[in-house]
Amino acid sequence: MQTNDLTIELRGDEEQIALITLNRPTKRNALNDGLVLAIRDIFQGMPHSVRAAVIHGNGDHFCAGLDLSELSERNAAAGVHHSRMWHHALDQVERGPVPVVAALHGAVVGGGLELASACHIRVADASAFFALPEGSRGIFVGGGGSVRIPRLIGAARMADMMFTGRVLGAEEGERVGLAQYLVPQGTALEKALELATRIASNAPLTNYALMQALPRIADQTADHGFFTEALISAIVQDAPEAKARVREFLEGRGPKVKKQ
Ligand code: 1HE
Repeated sequence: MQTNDLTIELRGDEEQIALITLNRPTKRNALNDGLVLAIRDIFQGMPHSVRAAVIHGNGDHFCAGLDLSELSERNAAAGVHHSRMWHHALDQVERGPVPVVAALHGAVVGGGLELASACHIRVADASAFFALPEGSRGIFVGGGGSVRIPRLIGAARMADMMFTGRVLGAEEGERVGLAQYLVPQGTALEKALELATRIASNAPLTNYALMQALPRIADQTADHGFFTEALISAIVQDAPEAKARVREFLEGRGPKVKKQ
């Protein structure tokens, strides 16, 4: 799906960082079908050099959610397919090729919050605000929000946001777990790129385990989780890169953990 509303720029000496921009500022980066499919395609076709991605929005807002102008004439069957299209696209973000950091500012609402929830780390600047206006528009989340958002903040907080139209500011959003980092206004992208660069320097198999194994283990019973953990940790530590990194530390060449 070709659209100028979504761009990708490769950064870093080895093009290891993908900067993905929602670029529909006049519509507050509202996600029409073309844009949702473009997100799917960009993650499915991620260049092999890329080890981490950042997604952000052009203009004053991250994303105003679903493009409401496309909602009007959809019947129930079309609605199911439409929601499943969003699920498929955002699955490419969450379980896709690389860890994704969302740089959030301004509105992070509706489907915009669903997109942010599919990312692995969220950085909010002081201008960010979070809401689920679906509740007051007579609709429901359809982009995976009812699965992912309760895992971040609990079902009670999500229900409150939808029942009452509650808008959480940046500080509150960070406090309840919608964002892991809160930074001064205008600096979310810089911070997200810094984090992505750090993530890209990890052993690829560690990042793979964090993306693919950790969320599945979190969904398992404790007994199954312990067993899955044993399997994945054995696979990750077996990689030559893991052995080399541990050896470096033991020989005094590896980085120490420093208080930040
Ligand atoms: C839009 C959309 C949109 C803006 N669909 N066109 N999402 C919402 O319910 C949020 C709706 N949007 C807003 O509450 C506000 O636009 C914002 C708080 C995000 C930004 O306010 P502001 O004052 O900066 O912009 P604006 O003047 O409201 O909007 C500028 C233009 O963007 C205007 O179009 P114009 O042609 O009159 O210039 C708006 O109509 C347009 N616009 N947001 C379509 N969302 C998978 S299911 C997910 C379900 C949902 O996401 S429901 C929640 C939808």
